[in-house]
Amino acid sequence: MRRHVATGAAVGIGLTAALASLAYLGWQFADLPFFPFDIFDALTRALPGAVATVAIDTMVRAAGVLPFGTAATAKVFEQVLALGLVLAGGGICGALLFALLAASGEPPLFPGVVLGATLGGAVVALEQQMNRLTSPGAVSSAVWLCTTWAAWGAALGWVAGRPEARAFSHRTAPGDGPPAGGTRRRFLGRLGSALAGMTAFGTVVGALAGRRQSRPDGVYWSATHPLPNAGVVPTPVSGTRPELTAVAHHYRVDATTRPPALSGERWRLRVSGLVERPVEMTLAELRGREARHQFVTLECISNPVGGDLISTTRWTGVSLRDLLPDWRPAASASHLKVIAADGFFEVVATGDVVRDPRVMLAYAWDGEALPVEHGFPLRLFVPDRYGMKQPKWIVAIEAIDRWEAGYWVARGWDAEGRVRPTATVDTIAADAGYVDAAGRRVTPVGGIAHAAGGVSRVEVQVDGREWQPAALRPPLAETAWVLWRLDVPLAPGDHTVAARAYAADGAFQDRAPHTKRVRV
Ligand SMILES: Nc1nc2c(c(=O)[nH]1)N[C@H]1C(S)=C(S)[C@@H](COP(=O)(O)O)O[C@H]1N2
Ligand SMILES: [Mo]
Repeated sequence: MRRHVATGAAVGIGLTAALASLAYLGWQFADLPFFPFDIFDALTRALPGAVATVAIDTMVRAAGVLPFGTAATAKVFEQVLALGLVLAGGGICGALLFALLAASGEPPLFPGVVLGATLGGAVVALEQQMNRLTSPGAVSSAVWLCTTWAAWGAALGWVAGRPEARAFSHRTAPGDGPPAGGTRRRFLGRLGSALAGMTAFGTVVGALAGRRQSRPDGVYWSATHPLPNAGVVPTPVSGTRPELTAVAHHYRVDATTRPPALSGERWRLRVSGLVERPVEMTLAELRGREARHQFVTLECISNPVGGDLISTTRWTGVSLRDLLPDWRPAASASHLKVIAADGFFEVVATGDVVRDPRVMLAYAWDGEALPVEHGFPLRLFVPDRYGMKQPKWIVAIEAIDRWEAGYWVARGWDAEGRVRPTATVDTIAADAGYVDAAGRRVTPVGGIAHAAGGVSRVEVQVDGREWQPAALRPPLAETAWVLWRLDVPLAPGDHTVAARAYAADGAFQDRAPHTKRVRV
């Protein structure tokens, strides 16, 4: 009997893997919901803020150990976890259904279908709640989910009812004992191979199709234009990260496992609330307004000092201040609630928008439409704030008469999200050492520094001695990080170099300085 339930769990896992690969195909080819990630997202959203925060910090720390970049690694962790949870759920269903058969002796095809259809219905409700039934259409998505899940349940029930799958004797069916071990093993082996084949097929075809559909790299603005600070001194030390991050390498952090896929044609920015003229703007209308270009360094509040959850590119969009008069906000409209397709939202003070033309709705990065993962078609830029204050995938703006805690603020994160000064040692270029005018052997050291309001000073410390000011490279913009360098005398041997930053508003780095070790 125990062996029978274990068989049920294994069959459940196998069938669920096949179902997930089918869903993956549906996602890649027809934009249908991919339930494994969506179930996981619903769970994380329901989680208390403190638990989510601990999970993120753990993931960022664990991912930092691996060499693939924190954001990418954390996303893969998350996706593997999501799939693992769904497979575990499938295993439990399989075990239950097999146990049911053993207890009742009834062929469980019908209970299997009922189980599958019920779970399918629950998934539809969850997808609906997560706002993920929108593409390609709520009805077709719902039908797809219910049908595939019912088929999964039917398959599970059918296998459970097969005499060859049984590993128990049922007392109500004396002649119907367990099959010889060989028959059973052959049957389960064939079933396992079939399911593994289906899963592999779905995964490989889906992945290849997905790659085919991904947007080819366009001609980025930076490919044909020099940067505004090209040629200025000091030049970056070789090994310092690029001053402009390639869009493909821009860090990425989402509250969800897969980004919402919004159609550029059907998408509208819905403006409502305390405005005299509620409007719906198309992407073309936004692109037709006077464009604002701004070099922006975006940083995640979860970025550890010296981490890679920070990137810089050239944002293009419309100053939110230019749009406000069209909407005629009421005098009481003290705040704008910016709402995203994935349920994320943030609130900005209308006063800040009016005062600061840099607050913008951005539709392009480095001259190309925003990539799906980075918020297509529209995202918000608010200077001096961490990424958590800047929604991607904006679908609506609601004028309201009070401040409201945003998505992460409601989960216990810093309400202001103002970027704290930090400096990173990117490189100690031991192989670029040279003998300076004073005849000393010096080694160039360089990196980045970032702070709300701009960086005014970076200091470098070698082997715990006094802090010395580094040379700052004029940044791409006051909203971008600063590259710094200092050529320091380093005798042959082991050395530790630390760096710390000061903001233009006088704030100094209150977090432990980033350090790097080198052997010269
Ligand atoms: N809609 C939406 N916007 C979002 C998020 C999100 O999960 N959903 N994450 C925020 C966080 S925490 C960060 S750090 C930035 C990251 O933007 P990027 O992924 O384009 O680098 O997006 C912000 N905007
Ligand atoms: Mo973030």
